[in-house]
Amino acid sequence: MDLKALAAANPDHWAKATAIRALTLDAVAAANSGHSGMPMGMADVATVLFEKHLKFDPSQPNWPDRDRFILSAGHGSMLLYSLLHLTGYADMTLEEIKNFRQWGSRTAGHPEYGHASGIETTTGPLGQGIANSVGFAMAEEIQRATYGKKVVDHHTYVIAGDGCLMEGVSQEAITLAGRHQLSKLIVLWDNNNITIDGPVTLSDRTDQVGRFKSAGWAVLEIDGHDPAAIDVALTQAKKGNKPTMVACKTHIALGHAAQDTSKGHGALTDAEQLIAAKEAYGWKTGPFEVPADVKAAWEAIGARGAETRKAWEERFDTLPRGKRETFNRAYALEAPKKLSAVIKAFKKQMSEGAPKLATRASSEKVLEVINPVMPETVGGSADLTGSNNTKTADLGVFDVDNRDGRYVYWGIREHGMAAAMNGMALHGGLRPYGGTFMCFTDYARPSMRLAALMKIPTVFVMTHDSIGLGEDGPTHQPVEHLAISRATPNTHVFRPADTIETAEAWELALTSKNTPSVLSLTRQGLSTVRTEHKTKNLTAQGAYVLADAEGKRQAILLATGSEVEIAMAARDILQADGIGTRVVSMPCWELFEEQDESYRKRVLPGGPVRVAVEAGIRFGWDRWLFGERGRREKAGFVGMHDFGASAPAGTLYKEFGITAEAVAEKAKALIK
Ligand SMILES: Cc1ncc(C[n+]2csc(CCOP(=O)(O)OP(=O)(O)O)c2C)c(N)n1
Repeated sequence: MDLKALAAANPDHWAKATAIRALTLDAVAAANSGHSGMPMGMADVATVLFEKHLKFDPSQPNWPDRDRFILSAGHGSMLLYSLLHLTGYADMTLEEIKNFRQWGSRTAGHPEYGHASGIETTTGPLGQGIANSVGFAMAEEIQRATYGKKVVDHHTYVIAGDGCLMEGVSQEAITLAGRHQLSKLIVLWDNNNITIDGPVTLSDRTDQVGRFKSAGWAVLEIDGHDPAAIDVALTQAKKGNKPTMVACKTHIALGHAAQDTSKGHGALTDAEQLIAAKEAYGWKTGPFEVPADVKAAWEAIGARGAETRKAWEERFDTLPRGKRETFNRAYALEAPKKLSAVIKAFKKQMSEGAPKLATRASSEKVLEVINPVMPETVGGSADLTGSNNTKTADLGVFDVDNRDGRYVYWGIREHGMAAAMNGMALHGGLRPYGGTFMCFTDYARPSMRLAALMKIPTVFVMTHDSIGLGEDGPTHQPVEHLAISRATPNTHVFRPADTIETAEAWELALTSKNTPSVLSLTRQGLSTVRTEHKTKNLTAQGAYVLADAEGKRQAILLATGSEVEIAMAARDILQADGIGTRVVSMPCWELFEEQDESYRKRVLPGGPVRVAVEAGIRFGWDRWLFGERGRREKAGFVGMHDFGASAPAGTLYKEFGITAEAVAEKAKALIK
């Protein structure tokens, strides 16, 4: 590349883009780690985007109608940190840039959501950002249709690399965006033909232009170092009625000795080469120094959005009060006042009626009372609507000609669904929930983990939660999935035992502000075990005494979900033999862990033998069996020890020995 010619053609632009490149080189050198090449390659695209197109106001980073900018190629985080610093985000100081990747800094290796303002999402695992962006763009469409173009009218921009486009989740995302004509979604592909192992061609020969077009996108191809071409492409991208992919031909690590090589992808820390690159740029200031005029030019770009934001606030104030309140309430993740009342009324009715229902069907009944009072919920399923019971009559279906529909047919795209739901939650103003089979947690898991890490309250509705699903067999029967979800920090795993606990779990999931929820629900019918109405949400304590021992307490049976009724039947057997037996229902371990010692001790006192029963693997249960005043030699587990099998549910429970008799026998053996 002839850098001199580039600089001479657009000197002002060149200086601004060089500020990004120089800060990147300095920060990576100081940290002695990081990724220099991508920010250096995409600096021109980012500069034009922020200067001429992106609607943002650093003084109000969370202004709801801002454009969203997602760095899907999150390893190039110095691009984003430089932009935030240069445009004047108060918390992205030069000190933070100097402390790139250090303990306690806001400038983590990969931009972590919640660490600094102006960062819309975490995108360490490649492909997540582009998949999140689908949810951002859907959220914008839904809210525009709900509140009007006057107050919701923004774009979602994504910078994605070769790695993002190679990851499978990008296919799910691209085809969803194309199907739904998400025309306000604009993806800027850093087409530099380089990944870590070498040129992209080592492992891929996809025609990305053809791929996007076939999925229903508009595609533009430009020189990613030509500011005029970038501007024209962005202008055009905003006009179409399809999502747009702009293929930006760039040079990784532009101007550095490592340009166009895989070495350029990583940390460029060689001091001499760094000086040579800066010389080639015509950059004369010392490390971390941005010339005052260049910084001022960037700050002017940052200041440009304030007027637009103020005008938006005035327009927002003209909305009817009720709409404004709902909008603000949903953005603040506050539940409507009515929620608690409708849940209580529902619980009372169900305790009295004591229906025998699969908890997936209970869940649908709960949603039927929640969705009408909570307009911010957006439901969906990955092609299992009738099985997951996620759709209620009032939602309407999200589609090109029905943008305020609140139900999404995600297709067979569990990962794409989970990532897009995270995008919706991150966008703000919506509470997404989506369903699939519990065993396909595996397919959605990278995004479930990120929901937990990013502290967002996405709700994963996982039905068919054990061998109880029966004939579909072991491929579909989760055994380790509860343990996997419970192993994930900051995740509430609910396994409700009946309709009442299901309602309580939903209430907790939809009032959570920063913890995702997994609702593990049955296919098979369950008896109502909570036949005595309590207004209090007992599931909020994580575990509670469902039935206490009569006479001397000799055994405590711990169970979740479908196995609670087995524990109750085992209790009948034991009590008939004069063995005082308590049953503890444990719908959410994580919430029980949070209870104070005295409550936990009341529920799980030392002394009696303990038997846990759950149609999953034992992993994790020892905490409640041996810990919490329990003892190894007085504890047993009834559950799964291997994969399931294809047969009717009743047969499977018998064959795998998950029966009331087996639980009672185990307790008796331990008591002796
Ligand atoms: C899911 C996932 N797999 C692997 C990685 C490790 N990784 C980070 S960047 C990268 C190469 C990506 O290449 P590209 O998107 O072309 O970025 P560039 O080389 O242009 O910076 C890889 C494999 C990752 N971050 N996420």
